[in-house]
Amino acid sequence: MFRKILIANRGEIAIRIIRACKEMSIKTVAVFSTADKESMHVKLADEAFCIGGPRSNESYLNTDVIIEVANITNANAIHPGYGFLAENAEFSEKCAENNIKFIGPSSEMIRLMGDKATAKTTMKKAGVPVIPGSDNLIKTIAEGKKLAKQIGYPVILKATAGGGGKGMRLVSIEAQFQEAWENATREAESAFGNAGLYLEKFLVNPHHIEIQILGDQFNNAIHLSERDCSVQRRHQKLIEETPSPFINNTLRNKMGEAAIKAAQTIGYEGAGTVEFLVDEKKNFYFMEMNTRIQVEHCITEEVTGLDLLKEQIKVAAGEKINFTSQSPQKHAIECRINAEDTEQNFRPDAGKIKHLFLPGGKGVRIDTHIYSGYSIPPYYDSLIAKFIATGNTRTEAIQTMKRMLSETQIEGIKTTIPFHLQVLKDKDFATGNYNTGFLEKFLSQ
Ligand code: MV4
Repeated sequence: MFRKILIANRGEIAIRIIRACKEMSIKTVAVFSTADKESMHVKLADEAFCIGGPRSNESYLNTDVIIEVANITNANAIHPGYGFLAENAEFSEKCAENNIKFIGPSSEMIRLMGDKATAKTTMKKAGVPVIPGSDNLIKTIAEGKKLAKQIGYPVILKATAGGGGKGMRLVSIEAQFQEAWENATREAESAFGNAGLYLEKFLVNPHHIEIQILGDQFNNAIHLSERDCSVQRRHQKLIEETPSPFINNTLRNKMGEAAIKAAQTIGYEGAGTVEFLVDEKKNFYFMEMNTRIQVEHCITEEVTGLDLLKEQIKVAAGEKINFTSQSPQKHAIECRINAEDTEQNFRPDAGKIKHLFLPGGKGVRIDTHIYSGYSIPPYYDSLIAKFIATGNTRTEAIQTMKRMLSETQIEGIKTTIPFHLQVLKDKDFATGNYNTGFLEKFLSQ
């Protein structure tokens, strides 16, 4: 087992990783930017090093300095968390070159799943259902138009180096194709340095359901059921829950088996998430695979009793997975608390927290790095806390979440708490009757 792990991240996920390490008696090294001097992960780690200025490319994306700190401190492994370097194949390679274990999949795996068109082809070969569309990249507008005519409009153009909603263009009729193609190509080139596009049949208001998987170095793979992530605004997830109110046991087993088949086909190592779109007829289609721990991993932990960060570290250290998939006996919901002013179009709102009271009690979990007197820096993601409520039923979990949100006192910054309270009261949400079109409709009311 590793003696010392460097956490190449900040905020709540850095604390999450430190907590798992502490409980495994593994020493921790934090890295931080000049803007994060007072951040809690710096205080909780055994060692901490300032690695650069506030901008991410000066600090949390500065691979050479991070590797340098790992070498100086004799860290055996680096945990990238999510975001920043978590899916950066070059960084994973650099770790390997420096004989430092990158806690995540190999650089080949990151590249394979990072190229969305190749990932789809790989899954199709493995017998995993994929969204009908192009077998690979679309080379010309004429080719795209021809295929779109065959599968029928609306279609969607997606950047192969994109993902998470970036570089997508909906094409409802053929007359829009040329302009959509040109815009998507330009956006993909500037955002990802790769203009490659693929095409899919557009599914109207699908459910966004993802399956948590875990693979070890012996090609064992298990799934840990689904998370419903359909409540999202501009591809930013805001509320996630497990089990999904839309999924029944039959569909859960089919999607779980498909996710395991996907993981074993590629020899996946580590914690990963297979993202599916599910239509109203309960047909499910592979969309993309994330090769990292995700923000919303906590709800899976609460219903399975597993510590996914510890499992990630154990798998990276060469241990075998020694448990089987179980279906959830409880219900967990996560609300992402962002420092955003939802009255001003969710505009980020940095600043000093003058007073803080956080909820507690049965079924309550809070993953956060904020404290009374902490000043939220304006440079990073606006996520400041994850509220997770667990109950024996969905109704109980919602009741606990409502109590948590209304009990919380945060003075000095605007947050998404009032927004979450409104959503939880909505009849469609309360009855589990929602899909990816829900929030746009809810916010236009
Ligand atoms: C789709 C889709 C419908 N049809 N692909 C891709 C990235 C992920 N974050 C959302 N993605 C989608 N891909 C096909 N073929 C619907 C979504 C989607 C979505 C699209 C636009 C606006 C909001 C959305 C929310 C969830 C899913």
